[in-house]
Amino acid sequence: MSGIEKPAIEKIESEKQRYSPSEIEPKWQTRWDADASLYAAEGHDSGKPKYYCLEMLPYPSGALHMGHVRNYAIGDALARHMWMRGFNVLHPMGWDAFGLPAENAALKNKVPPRQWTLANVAAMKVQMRRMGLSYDWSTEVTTCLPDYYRWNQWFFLKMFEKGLAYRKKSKVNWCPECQTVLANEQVVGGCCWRHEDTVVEQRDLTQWFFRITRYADELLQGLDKLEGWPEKVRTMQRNWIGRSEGALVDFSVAGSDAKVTVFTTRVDTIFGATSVQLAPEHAVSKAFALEDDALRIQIEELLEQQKKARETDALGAIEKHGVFTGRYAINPFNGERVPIWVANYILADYGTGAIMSVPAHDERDFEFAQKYALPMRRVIAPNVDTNDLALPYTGEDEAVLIDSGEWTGENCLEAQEKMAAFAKSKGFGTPTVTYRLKDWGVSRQRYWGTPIPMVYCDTCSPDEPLPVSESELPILLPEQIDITQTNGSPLGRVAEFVNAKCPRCGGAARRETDTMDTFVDSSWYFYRYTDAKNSTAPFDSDKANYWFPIDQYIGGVEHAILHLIYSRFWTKVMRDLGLINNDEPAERLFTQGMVIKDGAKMSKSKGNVVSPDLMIERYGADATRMYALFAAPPDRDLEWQEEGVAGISRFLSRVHRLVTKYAATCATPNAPSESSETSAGQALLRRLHQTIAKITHDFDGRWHFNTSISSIMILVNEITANESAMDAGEVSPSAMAEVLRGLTLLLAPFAPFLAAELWETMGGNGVVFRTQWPIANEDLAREDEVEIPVQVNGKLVNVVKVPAESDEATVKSAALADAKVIARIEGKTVVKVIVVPGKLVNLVVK
Ligand code: ANZ
Ligand code: ZN
Ligand code: ZN
Repeated sequence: MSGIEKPAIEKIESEKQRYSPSEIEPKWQTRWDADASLYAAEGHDSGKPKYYCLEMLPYPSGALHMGHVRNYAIGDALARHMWMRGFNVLHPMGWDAFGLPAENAALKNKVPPRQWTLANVAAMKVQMRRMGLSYDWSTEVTTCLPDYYRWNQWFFLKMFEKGLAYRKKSKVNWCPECQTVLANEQVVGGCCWRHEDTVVEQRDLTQWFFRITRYADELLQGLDKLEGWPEKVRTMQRNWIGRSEGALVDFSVAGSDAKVTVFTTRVDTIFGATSVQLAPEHAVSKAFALEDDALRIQIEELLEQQKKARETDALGAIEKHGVFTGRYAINPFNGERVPIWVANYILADYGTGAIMSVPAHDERDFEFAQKYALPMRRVIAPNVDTNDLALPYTGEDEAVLIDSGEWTGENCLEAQEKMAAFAKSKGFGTPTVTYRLKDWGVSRQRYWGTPIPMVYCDTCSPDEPLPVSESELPILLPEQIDITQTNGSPLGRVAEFVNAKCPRCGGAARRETDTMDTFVDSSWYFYRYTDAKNSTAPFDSDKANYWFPIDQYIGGVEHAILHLIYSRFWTKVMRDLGLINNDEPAERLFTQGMVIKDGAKMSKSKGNVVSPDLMIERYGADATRMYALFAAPPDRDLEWQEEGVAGISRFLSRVHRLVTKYAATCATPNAPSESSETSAGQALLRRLHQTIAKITHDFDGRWHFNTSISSIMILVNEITANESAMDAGEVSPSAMAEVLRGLTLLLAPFAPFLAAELWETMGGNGVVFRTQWPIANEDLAREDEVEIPVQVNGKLVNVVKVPAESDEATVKSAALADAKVIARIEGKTVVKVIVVPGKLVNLVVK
């Protein structure tokens, strides 16, 4: 650029002194963008240990929100830190780009979903770059593009081959708003996970499922080994899988050849069964209903009540109702006839949909029996003398069977095993395990998702769908489509899509018009990052095996069940297909807290959203990111306060002023280290090394980055306090250089733009994030003296200084020699002196 008048030299100097993120940050962003290798992962042969740092990929809604900023600030700090610790880091990013919002936006704005989505991706990428996030964009994954979703189709075919993908008619959750089926995991409190006020309905449809239940036991057991996952996530998954050990027992229906198989976890209580209870939808209930109109109407009513309760998730608290069918069942253990009832609290899709009711030993059965005056019979007693014989009695550990024929006197837990085995030997039952986990329903009657690669041929395979051949993949999603009609599956209206050739007979066939649940996309995207351009396989196994498992996965706890169970399942399927060696996707998982504003979760619907762009414009990306790390420990909720961002910005400007002021000194190459450093110099070095130790420890351990950042602030205060000493030449240049370089390196993971700028200003070699992370020198970090608060009767009187690591006697005499303390205890008797080593002295006086 020419023709611009040069301002006065002084002006340039003063400008240079001022911290101006709006100049520094874009300047560095341009440089970083120009260097494709800067954040690129190296190959297996890098010779460094690998570190896979992953943040959950966003849905491209069009703009980042503060929750993203927080998530990415954590991941970015970690990735930069690991680079500085000498690791080969993979730090990728992508887009979870299929899903309903694109269709809704298309309806509203008349823009095709693909165009809308890709425009949003572009806009959010600009924001991510502006934030200075260290992603390796060469591995970017966009799930709505055919080069990615073709592998969803490929996996689908593999799963179909293995019997892991199958079709069945089932009751499905239907969101009338989304006009689609939802997985169980997507129903929250009886409502759609995307529409909190829309009650999910039950419909009977033929749907595609993934047989996740085949892995139920492994998914459960694997949780014990995931020590790097938050306990709350593991507990949520355990409950979701819901494993129950018990027995199946057949009761025959008196006067017919029908039987009712019940599922019970307490077969030891079977002599106390006083009725059999069926779900309203149980086949035997239905059969009875056919014979008796009055009964049918009552059963239908019970079903209605159950559906209502299910919709509002109040099933546990349902007001229990039931109806006696007039029929009896025979208890195979004692030959007793017990009445058969139908009840609204028995679910058709858990266990067998039928139970034996034992009112004396089960809360719900007790409540039900009281209401309908059904008999109760005690068959379990505590193993110790007790007067507490109140019912229901639900103990089993220290309890024994009574009034139970030949089983009387047995311990409950042992009896459970023995009686189940006995039932099996007699052919009327078996030990069994039941899970709450259901197979994963993956069909969606929507357009913007991966087409399911199956066809229907009436000629050669009227009953069974046929897989398309692998060579035909990808089955492309048609781009020209009318999605303004909302009834039925949009793909069903595109003739060019629907009409296919039968892979078996070559005749005319119909394509499947359902698309896959978008959770399919996010179940394995992180494997694709290891080999994102592969056009012949989802990824190269060697590459995946080098990077996996993910060392650290970071995201929101809202994914504790859905995404994190599906991806664990997918990992096991891929392992069994021979594609990878690992059993679990991620070694460690971190779930960050929410960003809240004025006491409520930041969200569009609450109208309390703070735009990251605005914060960046006002205070810079460094201040915005650093505030997101500083304002709360990462696992806690964070209340966004703009004054806090302003405060961080002022802090960064102090750092900028200090380092710039002494930049020339810092550049002093390898100044000889002083053996006789002044006390100011020693104090500075001590604080620096304490700070290094603390932050290194934080990165290794609990990630309390808020306190990491406060320790940097304390270091900066120490430097400021010693400014006049530094100006007077009382601190050696080598100490100053070490402290200011150290400060800049410590800042690099949190405020990368400013760190890069200061590093350059002080003449640092190479790229700051690729510079070795400083190592704490314990000798330098050690305190010579420590300050010990002295209390008299629990009230603070003064603080005394003692040599570090003094023994109790030394601390005690220092406390008793202090003038203020002496004045306070004058005329009183010291009854006791309590010394908490290194922490405090308390004198108890009278
Ligand atoms: C008799 C019994 C006696 C039971 C007793 C419990 C205590 P979890 O542990 O959650 O798996 N049950 C079985 N199927 C059911 C269904 N479809 N709807 C409602 N309840 C059902 O619970 C298993 C217990 O829940 C089973 O053991 C059964 O009641 C009931 F002293 O059988 B139990
Ligand atoms: Zn919905
Ligand atoms: Zn055919």
